[in-house]
Amino acid sequence: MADNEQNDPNKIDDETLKTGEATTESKTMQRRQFVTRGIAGIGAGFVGAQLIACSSKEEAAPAAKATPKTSGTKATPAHAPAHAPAHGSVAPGQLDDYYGFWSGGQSGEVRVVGVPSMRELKRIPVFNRDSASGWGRDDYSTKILGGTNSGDTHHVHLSYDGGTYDGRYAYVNDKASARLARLRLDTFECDAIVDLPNAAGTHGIFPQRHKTGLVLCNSEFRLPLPNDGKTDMDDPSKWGAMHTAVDGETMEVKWQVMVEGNMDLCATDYTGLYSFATCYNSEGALNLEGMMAADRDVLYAFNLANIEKAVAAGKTTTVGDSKVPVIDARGENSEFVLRIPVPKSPHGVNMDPTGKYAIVSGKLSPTCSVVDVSKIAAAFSGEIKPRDCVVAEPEVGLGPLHTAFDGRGNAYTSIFIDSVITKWSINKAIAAHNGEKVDPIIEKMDVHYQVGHTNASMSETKDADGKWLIALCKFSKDRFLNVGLLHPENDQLIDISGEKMKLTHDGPTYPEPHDCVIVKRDILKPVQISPRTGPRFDMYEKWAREDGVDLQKDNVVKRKGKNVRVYMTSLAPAFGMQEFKVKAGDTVQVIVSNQDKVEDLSHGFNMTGHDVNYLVNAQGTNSMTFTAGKPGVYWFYCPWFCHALHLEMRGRMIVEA
Ligand code: RUQ
Ligand code: CUA
Repeated sequence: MADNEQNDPNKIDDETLKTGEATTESKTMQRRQFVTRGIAGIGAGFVGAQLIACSSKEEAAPAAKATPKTSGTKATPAHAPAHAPAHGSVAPGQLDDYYGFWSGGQSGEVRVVGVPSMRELKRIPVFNRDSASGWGRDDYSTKILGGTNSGDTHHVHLSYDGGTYDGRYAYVNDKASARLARLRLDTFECDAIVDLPNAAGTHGIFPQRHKTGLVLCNSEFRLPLPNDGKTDMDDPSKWGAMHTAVDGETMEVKWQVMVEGNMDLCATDYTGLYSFATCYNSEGALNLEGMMAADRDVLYAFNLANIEKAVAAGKTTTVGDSKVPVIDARGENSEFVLRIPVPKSPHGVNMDPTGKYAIVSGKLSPTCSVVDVSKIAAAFSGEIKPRDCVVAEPEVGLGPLHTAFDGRGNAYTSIFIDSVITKWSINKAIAAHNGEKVDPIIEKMDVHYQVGHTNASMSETKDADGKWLIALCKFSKDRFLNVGLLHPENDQLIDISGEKMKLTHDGPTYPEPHDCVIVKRDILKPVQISPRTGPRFDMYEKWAREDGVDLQKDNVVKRKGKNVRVYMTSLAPAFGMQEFKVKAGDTVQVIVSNQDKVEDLSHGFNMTGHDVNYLVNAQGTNSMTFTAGKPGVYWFYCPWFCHALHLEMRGRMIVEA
């Protein structure tokens, strides 16, 4: 197929609309070639060759054993958009049943999406800078961001109590700068960010599920430890990666465990005994070929009780400048870490809602490994081999990445290369592994295209309810109007409440949400008026005390040398101050406290000519620091439509020579 033909979405749509096997086949073909081309483009001959063998029809023979075809289950045909059923639509004025928390990938943010309407409700800036709210530019957020301008959020998870969400916090990773952020779920704002020492590429994170507790964070990139430019620079065999525990309440880093391989995704069990990390580079290689060399890699199981005991007893060291206690668990299995062998380059690890099984997705193996968590203790004590913890390994398709659950014993695995969601039965997979003649594969459904994460309503809790599944597809290709070089991604909504999966919605997203969790709406208790608690308010209260000011009442200028703090109130449609004076070159902080007590009555503060813009919610306080420019008159104004006289809500900064 010529390239231009392959890229013409109309061409393939025509074929598909005629329906029938051949057309499904041809669409599948086209899709597969698309991926193959992409991967071959990496330029690594070995990888290209291997994945082409797995994904192109002509050369399917060598990989035949590994293809989903052996299961005898056919992929269901693609749903044409015109035939999309009304499931999932929520009428105007009606509310969604679920909050979805989406990571925002390279945007560095977190998004809140209503499910099943898939309406985007909010973007919460976290590691990024946001012109609308002033996040990343106001005084509190610049302090906790520590000078960074970007982030890469992959995984959002909520705090737990008793195996289900308690509605208090969400946690999200930053892969780029090895950080963990916390969002409060009463205000839907980020309130804390912590740097993880000796870590790089913080990827998988997961809070403890019996009660959060700890939030466990995986380093995906191995480093010399310490990474000080002197230690082991030329000897990567000595490098390691950190499994870091952060206290979800205080956001302090509690301890780190060092292992030899890299760590990708993370999960915790339901009892607080273990945390898990998949390792796709147990080889410790530095390049692609090397990372893919071994037929098996491992799932690390961390024994949290033994680790905490050793930390409490001070049987730890430190690495580099960090004071955080470290256990060096590189090399052999020990009381701290067990290595459970699983096929080639695993990616996701997900706990099923019963808490019995951790499902490890193969990525370069067409299998999922089912790890029986109840056997892990015996493996730690040496009564059984670590590999004996694996009680099933069903073939689910090419490139399995992540698994979600419906609470009815079924697993839904996202299959990247095949672009399908495979629904399979965990119990049947175990039975088949024990020699029974059963096929665990229930259904495969096409998704469009190259699905990364998948997640289902309440899937990461004991209350998984089996209503909705999201397939976060990395490519939308021909599904939407062409918008130039970068296409949207496609977050597809699938109804899993019935016998068959039903695709109900195509959701274009700005790149690149990696993962989402879907939370019953009654679990969250958002507030409408700023609670004036937490570290942001502590900062303002401290400043106000220093300056003898009542934030909620006073309109006053406080000067210390060249540093000027302007305390100002706002009450629709006016600021408490019409005019203030500063000198050119002064460092100015305008601290606005919003006196309005009406739900959603937000004001903001924009200082013209000074690149200053921020949001002040009802009863909130916010501020930004800037340098007063050249002498002259500068209007400041309220940028949020707050009142019929909103345009009149303005005042002047007089800058004197
Ligand atoms: S990862 S597509 Cu960053 Cu969650 Cu698997
Ligand atoms: Cu206040 Cu517009």
